Amino acid sequence: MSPFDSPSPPIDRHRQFDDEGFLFLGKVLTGEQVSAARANLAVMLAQLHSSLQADEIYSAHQQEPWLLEIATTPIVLDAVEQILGPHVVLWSTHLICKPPRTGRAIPWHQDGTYWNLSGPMVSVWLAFDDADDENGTMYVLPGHHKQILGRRETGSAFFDEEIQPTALPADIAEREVEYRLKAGEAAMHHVLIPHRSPPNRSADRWRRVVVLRYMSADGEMGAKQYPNFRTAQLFDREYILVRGSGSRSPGLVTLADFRQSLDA
Ligand SMILES: O=C(O)CCC(=O)C(=O)O
Repeated sequence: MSPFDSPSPPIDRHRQFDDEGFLFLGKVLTGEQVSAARANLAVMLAQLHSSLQADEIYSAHQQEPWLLEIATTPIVLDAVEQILGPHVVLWSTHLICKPPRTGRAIPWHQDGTYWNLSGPMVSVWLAFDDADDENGTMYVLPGHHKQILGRRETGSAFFDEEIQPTALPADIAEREVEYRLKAGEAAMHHVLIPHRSPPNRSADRWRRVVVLRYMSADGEMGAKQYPNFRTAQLFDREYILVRGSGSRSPGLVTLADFRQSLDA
C-alpha cells in the first residue's frame, strides 16, 4: 500500500503531497494552546539533563501528557489520516529547540534513511514560535522525495550523515522552500523529502518546534531506545494507535491504555 491510498481524501491535498513531498497545514493550535505549550516547554528545558541539548529531546510525549495531547490534536490527526489512511500510529516526537545565537544547523538529509521502519509514514512540523530563516526554520526541496539520494558522513553525532552536495541540484537556493510559519502553524513532510535548517542567528528569539512522527498501522515497527530528557536513562519507543484499529500489529498500545499508563 502506498501512503497515498487512503479511502476518500481530498484529491488536491494528496496530489500536492505526492507531487511536492510537503504540505502547509495552516493553524492547528490556538494562541492559548501555544502559550500553554511554551510554559510547559520552559519547565522541561529547565530540567534538561546536562548531557543533552535543547534540540535533542526525543519522544518526550512518553513522559509528558501535554505533548501527547498536542500529538493527538484532532486537526493534526485529520490531516495525517488523509495521507496515511484510517489506521494511524504515533511512533515518535522530536522537540527541536534552538536557543538564540547558539541553536545548531541541521544538514540536508532524508529522514527515512535514518530509521529502522518501513511502510507509509509522515512527519508534522509544528511551530511554537514564529519561525523564519533568522531563527533557524526548516527548508525543504520540493519534488525530490521519490528516491534515496547519496550520503556522506558529517563527523557529528547529532546528524551523522548528510546528503552528498553533488546529489543536490546546482540551483538549490532557488528551489528550496522556507517554512515561514507563525506560532501554532504546522506543515507535513514526506519521509524522503530532503530538508535542512540553518542555525539560530537571532539575538533574542528562540526557535521551538516539535516534529510529530506517524505511520500506518500496516507498517513494520522496529525497536528503539531514547534518552529520557530529565535523567538521560534510556526508555523503549512505544507505538501508540491514535486513530483506527491495528489488529495486524500486536506491538501496538491503544491511546486510552497509554494515557492511563502516563497517569499511573
Ligand atoms: O526542524 C528542523 O530544523 C529539522 C527537522 C528535521 O530534521 C526533521 O523533521 O526530520
